[in-house]
Amino acid sequence: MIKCKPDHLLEISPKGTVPVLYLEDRTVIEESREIMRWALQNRDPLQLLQRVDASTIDIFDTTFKFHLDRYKYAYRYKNKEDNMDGEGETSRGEEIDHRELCMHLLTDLETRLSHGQGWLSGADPGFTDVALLPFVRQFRIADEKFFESELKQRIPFVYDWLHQFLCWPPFLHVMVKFAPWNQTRLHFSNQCREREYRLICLCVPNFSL
Ligand SMILES: N[C@@H](CCC(=O)N[C@@H](CS)C(=O)NCC(=O)O)C(=O)O
Repeated sequence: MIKCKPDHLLEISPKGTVPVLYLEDRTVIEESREIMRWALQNRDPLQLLQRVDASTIDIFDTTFKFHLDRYKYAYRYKNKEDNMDGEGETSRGEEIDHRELCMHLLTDLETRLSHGQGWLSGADPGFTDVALLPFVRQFRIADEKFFESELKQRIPFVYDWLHQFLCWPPFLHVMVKFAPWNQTRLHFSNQCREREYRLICLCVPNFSL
């Protein structure tokens, strides 16, 4: 749970963001994109790594995420110096400005999607789709009413692209909710085993418990 970060997480990765991958040899991988790469280098049945657009991913990892955080978590930026004008509270107006700056970046994707075959990478999803869509999903969660009404009107290809992802079988397979991990447990509970199993069997050839 993001609100209740285990001490061990903060020990291995003081920046305190998720996801973090901690390997048996104590290597820590703390960027989503690098974790995806690590997993897919083990096994990539959908050949996602053949479709990577690093510059678009960079823009979403930095600029889109910056505005998304200030739109979705505007309350966190109140009275902080890192809001748009560098001082004072993040007002509702600023929140909307951040939302519209996200919309601007999504509109760039709209153009690409409108000339494509459903995914940024063509007829099948690629690494770029899978790297960007969690951001778009978060953008929707920030204000579902806005997303469902406005996006459908303003950027319908992006709207369809997200909805297609939300019912994509590999996405549904990993997005199962589990009880929070309890770090005092010495052994995996059945639930943790199940989570490990789901993630590992997507990536590691011939894995079985
Ligand atoms: N650049 C990092 C960003 C990760 C990130 O910001 N994760 C968010 C959740 S989506 C988080 O952990 N935020 C910490 C917090 O809200 O306290 C990555 O791509 O992994």
